[in-house]
Amino acid sequence: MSNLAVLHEAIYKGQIGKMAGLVQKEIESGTPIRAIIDDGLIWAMGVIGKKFKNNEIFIPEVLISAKAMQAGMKVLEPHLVKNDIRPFAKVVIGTVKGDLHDIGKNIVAMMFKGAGFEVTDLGIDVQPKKFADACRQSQVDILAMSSLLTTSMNTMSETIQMLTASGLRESVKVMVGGAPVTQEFANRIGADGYARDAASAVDRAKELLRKT
Ligand code: B1M
Repeated sequence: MSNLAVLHEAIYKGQIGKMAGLVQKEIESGTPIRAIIDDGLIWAMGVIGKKFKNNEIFIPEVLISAKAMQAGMKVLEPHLVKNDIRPFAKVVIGTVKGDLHDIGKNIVAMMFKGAGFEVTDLGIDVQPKKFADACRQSQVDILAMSSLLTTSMNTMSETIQMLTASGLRESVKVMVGGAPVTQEFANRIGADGYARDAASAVDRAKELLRKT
């Protein structure tokens, strides 16, 4: 088995404790940092994302694999600046105002990280202004909002209105998701994208960024 295949295997099996050692070995053997990230860690998380989408694996397996991936990324972090490796794009994510559900949002955030995005997680019960402030403070590519309650999903629309009023709407792609959210709802509130699960969220974000 090639070394990158060993990394893939460790991510599939969620071998969190082994990851740092395996990645370190890979660095020492001279594999370029970019290849370890793209062809090693991100590639394996892409496979996990597809399996999750096809119901071949479930939430606990995704979380464990994502943790293994992050353990590997930690070892690579000091090498990123040195090798001028930048994140694919920046995502700000949060669960909207009035909503405390974060399990799905955390999975979406992990899948984004797994796909090479830089993720700022604003947490739960996020006010529209906090989303807008985060977009103002740095160049954000995707603003991702999650809602699990029919009573909280309308605040997604408030956030979009606030982005428009602040002159930020054109500079960021807005994505929405969560169990009660639909494509029809996303269209109605003027979001750019909707995804029904975490793996599709990454695919949709990539599509949206390709169009810009
Ligand atoms: Co709550 N809850 N809950 N709850 N809870 C639901 C959502 C509910 C459907 C249960 C029910 O009545 N059958 C119902 C909502 C009804 C509605 O509005 N339609 C409900 C309710 C009513 C409530 C309370 C009001 C209950 C009460 O206090 N009376 C209360 C609200 C608190 C608040 O938020 N203000 C409440 C509280 C809680 C707990 C705190 C106990 C707990 C949350 C713990 C936590 O998240 N840390 C909880 C839980 C666990 C649930 C259920 C059981 C599970 C939700 C979950 O985590 N699913 C849920 C019932 C159910 O779904 N069976 C329920 C797993 C998760 C992986 O899926 O979040 O859908 P999900 O995420 C998916 C996709 O939706 C998508 O990708 C994820 C992964 O594939 N996705 C995105 C999510 N965000 C996305 C964003 C994207 C794209 C995709 O792009 C940006």
